Amino acid sequence: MITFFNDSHQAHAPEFEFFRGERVPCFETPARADHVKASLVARGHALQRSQTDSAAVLSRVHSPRYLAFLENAWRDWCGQAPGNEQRQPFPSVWPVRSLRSDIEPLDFVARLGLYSMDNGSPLAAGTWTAARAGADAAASAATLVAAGKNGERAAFCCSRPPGHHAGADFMGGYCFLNNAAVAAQTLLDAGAARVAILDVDYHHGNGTQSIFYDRADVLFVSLHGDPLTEYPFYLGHADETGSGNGTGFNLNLPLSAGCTAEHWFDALEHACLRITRFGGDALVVSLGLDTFAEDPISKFALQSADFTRLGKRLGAVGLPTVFVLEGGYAAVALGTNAANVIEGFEDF
Ligand code: Q9C
Ligand code: ZN
Repeated sequence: MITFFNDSHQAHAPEFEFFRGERVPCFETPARADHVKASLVARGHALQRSQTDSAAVLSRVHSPRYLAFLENAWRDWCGQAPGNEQRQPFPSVWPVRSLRSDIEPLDFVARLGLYSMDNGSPLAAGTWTAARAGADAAASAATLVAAGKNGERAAFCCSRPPGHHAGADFMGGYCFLNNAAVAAQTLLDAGAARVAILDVDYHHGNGTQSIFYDRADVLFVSLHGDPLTEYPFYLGHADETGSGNGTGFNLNLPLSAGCTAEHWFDALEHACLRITRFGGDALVVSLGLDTFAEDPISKFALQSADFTRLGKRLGAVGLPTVFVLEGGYAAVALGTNAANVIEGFEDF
């Protein structure tokens, strides 16, 4: 399968995140994408450079003021106090209920809180460069697949940072720009009437859900750890079915942390049947691989062979498909697991 690799991903390399009250090395590391790349190359898949500029589609997925904030964030952080080049910014205050989010404070950390859902999305000097190149890779994969019968049946966007927690105007959960939303909107802009998004990351794709929640042209389906106990906690429940025109076009399948792989595949079957009934023109898969039994921050039980089975089931859906890499923090196994999905899909 043709893979669009984000050659600029290493520009995003923050050192620390917060975990149980302490600063610890980031789980979301450059090594992740490099392991996936190495596995794909070793197993004979073609890598391609991005050929689509995502600027226009990004402005349809994200708000102008959020994009402007993110593009200038590192410069503004460095401009706020001497020595900040050597420091990592984290938000410490958020405009929750009763506070105003319509006025941007001048203070950088206050603005970082305005545009963040958590303190778990470390920002570094090259975050914008890497995230922007990742959006280009997602748009490129979607453009290739949109070319239809003269193009490819599927493509893989191998990129980091991930995207599915990022909403129209906020970052979160290691995510800055929503690559799956970029892929879906690119497919629509290229002529697809309706697109399904299947999010199989361990964590609910709150950003993607929120971007398309009131739309009937995008079906969002997610299987994930139950938000009662798992990040992102404040979205991802089964009673979230869409709003307005989008009513009935959002399906959440929360699963208990610690559920078996068989239970997970039962939910996958339910998800795939809903996607088939939707009858869209294309499928975007938010391919989080943190459902792996050995993932250091997640609690599902999939083994490497189960990712081949996942790929086969997605192949059976029979739609032109764009895969977008999301989470997955067992970095070495991530390469094997991603390649297993891709080859399962092709072998179907
Ligand atoms: N510090 C994705 O998989 N924090 N994001 C976990 C460890 C949130 C994961 C706690 C995890 C977000 C794309
Ligand atoms: Zn995840």
